Amino acid sequence: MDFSQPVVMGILNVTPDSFSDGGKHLQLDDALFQAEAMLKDGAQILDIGGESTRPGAKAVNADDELERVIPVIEKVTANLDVAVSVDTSKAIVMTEAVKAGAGMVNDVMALRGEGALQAVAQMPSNIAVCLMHMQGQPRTMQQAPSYKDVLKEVAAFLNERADACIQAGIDSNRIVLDAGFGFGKTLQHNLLLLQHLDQLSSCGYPLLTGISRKSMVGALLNNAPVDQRLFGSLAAAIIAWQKGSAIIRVHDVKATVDALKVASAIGRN
Ligand code: 7PJ
Repeated sequence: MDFSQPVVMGILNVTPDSFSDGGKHLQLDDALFQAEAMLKDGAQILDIGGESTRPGAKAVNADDELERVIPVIEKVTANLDVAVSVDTSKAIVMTEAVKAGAGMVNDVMALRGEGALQAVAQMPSNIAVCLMHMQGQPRTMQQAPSYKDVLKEVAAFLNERADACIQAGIDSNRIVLDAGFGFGKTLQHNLLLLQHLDQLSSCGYPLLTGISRKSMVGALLNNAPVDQRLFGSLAAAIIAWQKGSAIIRVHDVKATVDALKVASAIGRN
């Protein structure tokens, strides 16, 4: 992928299954419609996920997750010329998603789940993997995040996971790293990471950054609700790109693509 210009990854959340087949078809059509719109708006990657990793979210079992995401990945990759990534931590979902046409595995657990490292190692060598930092587990990670040096600890963790990938036979050119904004981090931790994101990009791997609509944006805007966080999210997207992030993961594709076009016309320095 060409990282000389900002790459926008559009988030396609797959909602819980409905009860009837008719509902399923409607949901598939809706997912394809959303995917098409994001592609038209300038997304180069679509991130498809069926498990919520928001703070406090409940785990989803593998069968439900497969049932949610696989048909959508099949439909999107069959109909649209776009790279698809699968947002999952489960080895079986990673494997089936790649068989269904996904070209990237995006794992908030950085392949620490059972069988995940092996699953990615066995995939074709053109499949990328995003390793994200998280302190703790989604259900409890925001209870008391704590670091001596958040920058050093996140960098050390990501380097350790990248090394584990390479040890397992995953080529270094397949690896993307992510600081994991909001995953076991206070507002101050998130701000420090964003301010010094360039230090992480010096690890030598492309960076992916997801701040879109997150609570760190809300916290800076008088606790604005999720639907009032677009303008703040755009500021964060521009800063993340300027500090070296290659891929920006967002809900609002058109707005972000436009903002990053203006930023990239000026360049990073
Ligand atoms: C991220 C993610 C992120 C990567 C989510 C949300 C929560 N994957 N999946 N990075 N966040 N790589 O979008 O608010 O920041 S789910």
